[in-house]
Amino acid sequence: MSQPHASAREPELHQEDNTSTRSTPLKPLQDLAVVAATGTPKAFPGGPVELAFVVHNRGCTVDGARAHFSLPTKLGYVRWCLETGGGCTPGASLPQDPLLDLAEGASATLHLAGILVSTMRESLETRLDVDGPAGFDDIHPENDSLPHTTPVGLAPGLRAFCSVTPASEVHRNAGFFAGGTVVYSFIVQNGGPAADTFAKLHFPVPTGLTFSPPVPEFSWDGKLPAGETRWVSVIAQIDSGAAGQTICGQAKAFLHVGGQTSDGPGVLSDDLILPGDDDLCCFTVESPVMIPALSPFGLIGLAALLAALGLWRLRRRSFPALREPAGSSTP
Ligand SMILES: [Ca+2]
Ligand SMILES: [Ca+2]
Repeated sequence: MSQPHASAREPELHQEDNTSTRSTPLKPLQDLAVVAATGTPKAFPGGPVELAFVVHNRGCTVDGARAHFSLPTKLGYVRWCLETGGGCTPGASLPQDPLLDLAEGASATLHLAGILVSTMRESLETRLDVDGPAGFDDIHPENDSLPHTTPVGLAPGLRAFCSVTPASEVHRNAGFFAGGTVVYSFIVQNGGPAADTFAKLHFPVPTGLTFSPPVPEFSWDGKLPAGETRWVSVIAQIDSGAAGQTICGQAKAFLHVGGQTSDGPGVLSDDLILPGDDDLCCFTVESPVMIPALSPFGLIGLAALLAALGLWRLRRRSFPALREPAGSSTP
């Protein structure tokens, strides 16, 4: 004989159990996602690149998430900014792994700007990974990363770029000081289609500088076939009385095709760090450093000056010159 089943109407035994507060804690929804990656449609060797990655928080509020960029070493002078609304312009040095605080449902855009080395021939492969703070259990790890490819190729025609750095970047001794030396560097590119081409570069000496030997203009010329780049540098001395002055220079490049001898219109060099076209390459000569008296207060001042000088040199090194990568040839 079967036992009767308890019906819904039957009084339950041990009703006090119904008031138990025991429960399985709800796990917070945690999902950071890199949802978009955009950038310069087509970059050229030695040219600027812009990238933007959008991170979206599809879960609960998260503080202290980390963003990690994978960037080739051929992308230099990298700056960044974090846009959480209203836009931003990359200007700060990129930290190791920028921190992100994102409210539930919020998005942030990480903008990068950099400059390719002039020998770059392959596409620029970049990627952003996001990772939550300790204990963060992302329910969709497959969307934590997004790659982006920037095609790279020479733009048609002739282009010229410039940069100027204190010779300390090469010789590690001094900065932009009166009596010191600077290096003006130029990139000259022939994006074609003209073949059998010969390039010339003319760089008038800026006021406040002296070339060695003293000449009114630095000149370079050489073969520049379609699709190739040349790197030209010249060292100049800053005049002793130039302290406090801003010194600017600009070269002009010309392309001769098929034995042509006249220069034609040519193109002006452009400082790629500056956002405009045909920007001059400028620097400001530091004012003389006054040495304080060697009193106790003077010694304190001297220590502060030396510390400031060290910081200044570190900052200079965070803005590297446009240089060929190690191992590349310089014609
Ligand atoms: Ca995720
Ligand atoms: Ca520019």
